[in-house]
Amino acid sequence: MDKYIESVYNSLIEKDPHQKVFHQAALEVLESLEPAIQKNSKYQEHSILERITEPERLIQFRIPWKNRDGKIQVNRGFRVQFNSALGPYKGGLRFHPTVTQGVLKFLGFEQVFKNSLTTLPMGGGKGGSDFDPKGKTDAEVEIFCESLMFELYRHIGQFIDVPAGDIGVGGREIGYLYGAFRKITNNHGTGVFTGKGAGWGGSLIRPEATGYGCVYFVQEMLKTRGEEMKDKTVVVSGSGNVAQYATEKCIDLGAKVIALSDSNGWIHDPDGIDRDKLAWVMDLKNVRRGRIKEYGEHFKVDYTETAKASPWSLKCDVALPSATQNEVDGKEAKMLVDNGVMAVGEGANMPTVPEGVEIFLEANVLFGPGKAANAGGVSVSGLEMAQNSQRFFWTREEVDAKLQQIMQAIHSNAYKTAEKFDKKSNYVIGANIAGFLKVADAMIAQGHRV
Ligand code: NDP
Ligand code: 2IT
Repeated sequence: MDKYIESVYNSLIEKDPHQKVFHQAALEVLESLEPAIQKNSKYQEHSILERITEPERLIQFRIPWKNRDGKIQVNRGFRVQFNSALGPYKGGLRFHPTVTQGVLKFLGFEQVFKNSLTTLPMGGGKGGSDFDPKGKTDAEVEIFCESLMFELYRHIGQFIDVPAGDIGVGGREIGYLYGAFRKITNNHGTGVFTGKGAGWGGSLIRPEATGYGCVYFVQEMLKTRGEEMKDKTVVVSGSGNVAQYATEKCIDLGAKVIALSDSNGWIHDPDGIDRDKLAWVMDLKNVRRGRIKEYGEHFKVDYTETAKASPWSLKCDVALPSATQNEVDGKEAKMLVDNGVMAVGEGANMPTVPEGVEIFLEANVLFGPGKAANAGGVSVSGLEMAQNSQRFFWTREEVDAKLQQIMQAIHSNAYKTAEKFDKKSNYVIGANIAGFLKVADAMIAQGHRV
């Protein structure tokens, strides 16, 4: 490894030895930047790697709230404002018991490069809480969101930091958060949040954008080999926002999705999940808040606990890991390759472990890393901000067309950048370098204090 890169990486470990997923995300990016750093000495001269791996600001706060039994609970809230060289901090909020500073630093770091790739003027940030929405009543979720906003409101704004959803934060939570923000600040009609309801400032296609965008990205990768989505067999993991709309777009394009999962297990539907079954899943997950196991019982198909066997053991042409980080390990990547997988599009953030990524690249599988393949969500968030600034709305068709253009632009940027650095079809190197150069050059132009 390049000496400069190695010293920056080692100092990250020394400073925060427990932040394992952040180290993982940083190493993947740093390693792939080597050719760009060696080609131009200005990045080292300006200490860009030391600066770009350190968040501009990290806020941690207490969130006390009363549960249904009248007992006060205390959760931790965070906002990591990672980099604002290209625009206001932008990125989602995650509610999940595994949320820590380290997890949010990994997500915020990834977001910086992802947002740079979108072509839109957005910096990178991420936030959330270790609150577990599972088993909570609607009223508990509402009270929790209000208490979180009592602190978060002072750190966000349309020109400062614009949160959105992520795991555990969907339309319901954004509604409560935005309502609390309005009540506290007496400020309405701004793009301080994205993922809002379509009737109160949200953009059409934002709920669909990450899943649709991921499939558009895979479509672009397949095109480079004269292939298309039609008639492909697809395995999707997760059954939340990203998984649902990735499935919908696969159906639109004539592909067959045969599996979905949640944190307990996965269903295998060899006939394919059609529109009616998908509508049933959306009601199960978004309204009844049930488990994917119920799909197996309802449609009489196999349900397997993930602890017993992996969904990645299924034979498929396209794999779309869309649940969470590190959900595809080396063994699972090998199974997918042995079963002939052609393309992998990461709907989730960093779902494949580094060994798995190596296995896909060595086998010449088309591998779309999260920061490129799942950038459609934040891209339409950027379009929501643009519409809010104009006090105007675009039609579904207009937003979808812009999303497709953006995904094509991201693909072409990553593809061409990889080619320029002699790594044809390596979208990891292409996306990391392309995302990095824009941010690093902006930081240099803005002086050494940013
Ligand atoms: P949701 O909360 O809507 O769905 C998450 C899904 O992943 C659920 O099926 C959930 O199962 C499963 N899951 C969550 N944590 C784990 C875990 N530790 N192990 C196994 N399964 C798990 O979230 P999203 O669909 O929005 O997010 C999914 C991924 O996509 C995340 O990595 C997110 O960062 C990324 N992403 C999301 C974007 C967006 O716009 N929403 C944009 C770009 C990326 P269960 O219900 O059992 O917890
Ligand atoms: O990981 C992500 O890109 C998101 N969760 C979406 C962020 C956003 O601001 O729309």
